[in-house]
Amino acid sequence: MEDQERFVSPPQEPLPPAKIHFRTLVLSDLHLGTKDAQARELLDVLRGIRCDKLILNGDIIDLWSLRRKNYWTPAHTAVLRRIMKMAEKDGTKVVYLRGNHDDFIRHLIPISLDRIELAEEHIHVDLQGRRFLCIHGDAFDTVTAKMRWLAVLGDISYQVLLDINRFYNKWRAWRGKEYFSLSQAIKGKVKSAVSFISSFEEHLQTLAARRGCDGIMCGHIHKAEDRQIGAIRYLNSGDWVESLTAIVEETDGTLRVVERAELRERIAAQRTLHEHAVQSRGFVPAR
Ligand SMILES: [Mn+2]
Repeated sequence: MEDQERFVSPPQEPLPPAKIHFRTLVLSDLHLGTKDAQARELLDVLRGIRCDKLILNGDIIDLWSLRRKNYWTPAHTAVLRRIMKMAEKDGTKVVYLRGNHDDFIRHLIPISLDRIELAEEHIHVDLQGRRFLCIHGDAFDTVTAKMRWLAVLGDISYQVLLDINRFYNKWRAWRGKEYFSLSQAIKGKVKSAVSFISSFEEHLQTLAARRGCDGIMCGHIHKAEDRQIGAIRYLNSGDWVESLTAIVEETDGTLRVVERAELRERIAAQRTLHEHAVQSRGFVPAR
């Protein structure tokens, strides 16, 4: 009995929160409405996060694909519902920026619906007062509006590559091997893809500088990145198709690109902390 009491926290101390907290969370290229959207994985992570501001940086709902093939699952609905709930219950300010696959919102923007804002671009001011231009980035994809880095490889489309990749990974999983991304490998190794990506990054860096911003946050090319290009910090949130990455601004103002694995670990640790605190309080006798 004495042992138990030693671990009881004083009643005035607030419980550790059940969710991890970010000042800002930036997601892009979810491509909901396609087979390749990792909706379940995203939902799993979103359920463990609270954030003051959520920036959805384009290609959230893939209308291009939905028009071709009507693919939508309950998990896709659940992601949208979770986002609405964040705005409603957590008081999260949601900024939805237009991408090229969800171009339909172009007809609505700019518009503000309570805590949800739809726009073409947005300026995020971080805790230190630095300004970041947030924009999807497709306008700077110079030749086609879609995956030029693949167009340069020939006629193969990103979709075909993802299809091949899905089968290849089923086979790998069957052999007990971890996930492998063909397109990520190509992006990193094929010279024309590499030079396309660097020109995309430079275009956006120039745009940010012209707007008098300290940095840029974009998506579109499905390649997460955090690097300094001259005076401009270039951040790309990646995607939730393959890389499963996000940009986060911690509560102390630190900006980083994080992967799903790290988010999961932090969420799990926070949940454990919360549950232990709840359990230990269960032993506090009523006063
Ligand atoms: Mn895009």
